[in-house]
Amino acid sequence: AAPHPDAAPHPGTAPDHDVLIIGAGFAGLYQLHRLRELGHDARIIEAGDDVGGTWYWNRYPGARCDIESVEYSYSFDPELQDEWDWSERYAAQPELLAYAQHVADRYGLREDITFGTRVERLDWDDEAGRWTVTTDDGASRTARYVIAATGCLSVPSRPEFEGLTDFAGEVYRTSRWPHEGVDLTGKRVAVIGTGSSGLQTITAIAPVVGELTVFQRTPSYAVPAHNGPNAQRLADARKRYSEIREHSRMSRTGFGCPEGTLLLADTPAEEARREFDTRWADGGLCFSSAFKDILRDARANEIAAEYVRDRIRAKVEDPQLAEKLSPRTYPIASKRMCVDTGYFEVYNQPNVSLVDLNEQPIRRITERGIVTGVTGEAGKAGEADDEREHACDVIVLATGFDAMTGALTAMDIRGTGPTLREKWAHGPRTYLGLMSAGFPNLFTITGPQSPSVLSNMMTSIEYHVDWITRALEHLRAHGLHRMEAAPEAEDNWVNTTNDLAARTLMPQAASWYMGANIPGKQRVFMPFIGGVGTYRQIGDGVATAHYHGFELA
Ligand code: FAD
Ligand code: N01
Repeated sequence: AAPHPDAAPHPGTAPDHDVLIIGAGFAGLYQLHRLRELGHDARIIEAGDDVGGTWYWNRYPGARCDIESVEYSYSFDPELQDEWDWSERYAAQPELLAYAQHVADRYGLREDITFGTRVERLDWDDEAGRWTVTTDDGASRTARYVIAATGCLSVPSRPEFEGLTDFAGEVYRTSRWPHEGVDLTGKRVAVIGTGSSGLQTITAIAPVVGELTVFQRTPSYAVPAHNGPNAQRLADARKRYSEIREHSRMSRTGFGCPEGTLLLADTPAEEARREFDTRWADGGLCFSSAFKDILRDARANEIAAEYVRDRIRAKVEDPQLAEKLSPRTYPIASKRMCVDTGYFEVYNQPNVSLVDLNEQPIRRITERGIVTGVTGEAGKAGEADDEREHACDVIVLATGFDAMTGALTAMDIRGTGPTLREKWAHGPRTYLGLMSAGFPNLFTITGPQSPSVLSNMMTSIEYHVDWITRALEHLRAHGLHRMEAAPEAEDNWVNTTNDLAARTLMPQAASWYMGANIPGKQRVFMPFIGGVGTYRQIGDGVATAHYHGFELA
């Protein structure tokens, strides 16, 4: 696209691009579209060979969204909204990928995307006022602005299992599932991990595999999806779509959840149960919005948790197994809850078994399968008293992601001071999750300390893209070329996000929100928990107040 006719010239030679965007998931695609619309010269660099981000990489059986399709979709163009028919209440990965591809084609975005190329390094030149972006093909390009649309859940965590490379069978990672699919019919399959990816995979493959062995370290709270055909929901939504979207933008969660106004701790048991029953029957993540105090008061939280455990007991025939599948070590909703489609019932099948890794930790992997066992009482190596080998043909790793910061710190980002990796060694530091002091002209979409992963990500992505676009327009209109978070504003924001989290039960879970799933990662609650609507008001206020807390030059 041609540079904007009003673009103010910057001293020195022009960079290769106004803006380089890293990542062609839903965030990068919308960002590219908005900037091109406004005449910026923008380009995406994407590691994958196609658009879609999460939905390009995560092709495991059963992968689907946990926010209803009518809301887990772009809202920026009513025509797009009207022409795309979501077939299911919760769209599955192939449909979500097809949607991302449709968006790329509809707005002609592909011509400005470089695929199959990973950004490895960013160097800021303060004098020239530009970034040099170096990619894994050895090339480098310059850009005035860089926007990291690199995803909160795009870097797989890679726990080390001794002997994994000795395994003679097949090993698959849910987040890097082969594009051609995998035939698991009749095979003995082991799944390690029981978060959302594990639950969806287990539920989908249980009917076809020969034997399924699930290796569980921490059980998950799950609410039913009640997935199904979507025609009626879509027709209803289309009658009042703008109202739905507006409500979502100002809501706590970024989607249409009726927020409970009562305190569970003060609500009579029968009444509370009725409310939970209603939400359970509706299905989906709104379950945890039933009462105001679920994430604030341990007593209230335990009532909600016990309700879910009751449901697990009702679904799983073997009471001992039901107990093993019942979470007890962390507050409900302090990790993103799973939305399931018959997960617990899978354990009633004779070909499915559960290994509780708290009783039987994984010791190593051999060429035949996974060995679990506890060491003898003396705890001496080699004195295992109940070692057991679980033979299998296939191992599926559903072990999660280096979330929120992983894709950013994977790059070597050098601004005006310490590198981003060094600066964030004790936890991410940002202003509004949008910029980090010392890294001028570098924006992050759904960065840490923004609502991001606590919300419907589509709502949060669209807000950040619109905010960044407005900021770039502001700079251009005023002949400015540099924007950076002020250190004091950043300090205040970091303190605010930490204080808000500390008032909840969220930091009590060893979750990926806390960085607890990655050895050595600083434990700090990374998202902003104040809610999508509140965050929007703050972000709008900052922009209106001439980008208060940012230094513009
Ligand atoms: P991504 O989709 O992660 O895209 C980032 C892109 O950046 C990737 O394609 C990656 O290859 C690329 N990239 C990263 N680093 C580099 C680099 N250095 N160089 C070049 N390219 C790079 N959220 C919800 O709100 N609801 C859901 O139902 C939901 N379901 C999910 C299901 C799964 C299985 C997962 C893993 C996540 C889910 N999420 C969900 C979160 C999901 O990640 C977001 O909803 C959304 O898709 C993120 O879009 P994005 O563009 O920000 O990031
Ligand atoms: O990853 P996770 P995920 N040995 O980190 C276990 C989104 N998402 O990919 O809890 C044994 O939640 C780990 O155990 P523990 C959604 O936001 C959405 O499933 O650390 N086990 C855990 O059980 C979600 O929250 C959908 O004790 C090990 C599992 O692996 C986020 O992505 C679908 C281990 C990892 O669970 C991440 O979900 C998929 C080890 N060494 C994803 N290391 C939807 O439904 C890890 N584990 C929309």
